[in-house]
Amino acid sequence: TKAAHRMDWMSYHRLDDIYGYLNYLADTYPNIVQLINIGASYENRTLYVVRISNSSKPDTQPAVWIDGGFHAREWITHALATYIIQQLVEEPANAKLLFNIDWYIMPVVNPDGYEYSHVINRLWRRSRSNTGSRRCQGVDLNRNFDFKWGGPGSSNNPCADTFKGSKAFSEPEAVAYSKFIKSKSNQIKLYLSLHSYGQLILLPWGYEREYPSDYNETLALANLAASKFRAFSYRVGTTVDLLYRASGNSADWAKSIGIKYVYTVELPIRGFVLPASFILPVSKDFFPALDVLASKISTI
Ligand code: ING
Ligand code: ZN
Repeated sequence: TKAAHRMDWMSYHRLDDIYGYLNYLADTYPNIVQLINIGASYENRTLYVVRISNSSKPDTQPAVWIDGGFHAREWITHALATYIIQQLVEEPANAKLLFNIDWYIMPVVNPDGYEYSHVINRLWRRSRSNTGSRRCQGVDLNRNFDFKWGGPGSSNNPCADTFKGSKAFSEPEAVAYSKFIKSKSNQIKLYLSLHSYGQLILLPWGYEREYPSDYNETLALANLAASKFRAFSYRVGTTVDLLYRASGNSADWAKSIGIKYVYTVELPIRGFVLPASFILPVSKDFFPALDVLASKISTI
């Protein structure tokens, strides 16, 4: 008999429930779900990417990357990423989204921080590594990437929320994440990194007020996706124009290695402590937009 699981989208779940669900899916749907162990966190928790594909030759068609949980306190991102996995695997009406596309979804980029946010400090953002500072642990994983690392919008102070780390890719989570994406960089055409909050679809660049040469194309697709939301409205623009400068972030890095459609999505509404009653409305609202994004890349 197959293992059961404790996952649902009525409350926020601890890491064990999330990982139990991923294992359940891999056991139950071995033909379409593969659980890939890409490495370990600082505190030695497994880092998982879920591959969803119905192709007899996966790794040969366009792929979508989605991640959640870069930042520990942004619980709606872990919930949405797992909801997307559930919908792609277990909802027959979404089978069309598997046509010609492989999906790589990493729902918990920062498992150490996520557990710390559940048990010790709800508003924790960073990883949990030893930084050399006795008082302050952890690095902002979204400032630790090896593209324009250490520039404006990242901090030298190990106690700051945007601490960049001792060097680019000092953090095992950022290393495992970047190695995996780099190994699939020819396949991945769409990159979505989930954060909260603000209802924004953010485009590179984040390191300075500059625009990639294909900005108008990527802006057009983002605007089309934004037009599909009904319950919550999202604004579209670069990270610098809509938020602030943030050097060493993962989306800039993904763009720099040649992925064309790179978006960071800031989910609803205001504040990191979003009541669990928002999980389903936010997640259901996301699907029409995800559908147009995926359709675009399935024809590349
Ligand atoms: N916001 C992002 C942050 O890391 C961001 C904003 C997006 C920065 C894309 C850089 C690139 O600060 C949250 N809420 O974490
Ligand atoms: Zn974030």
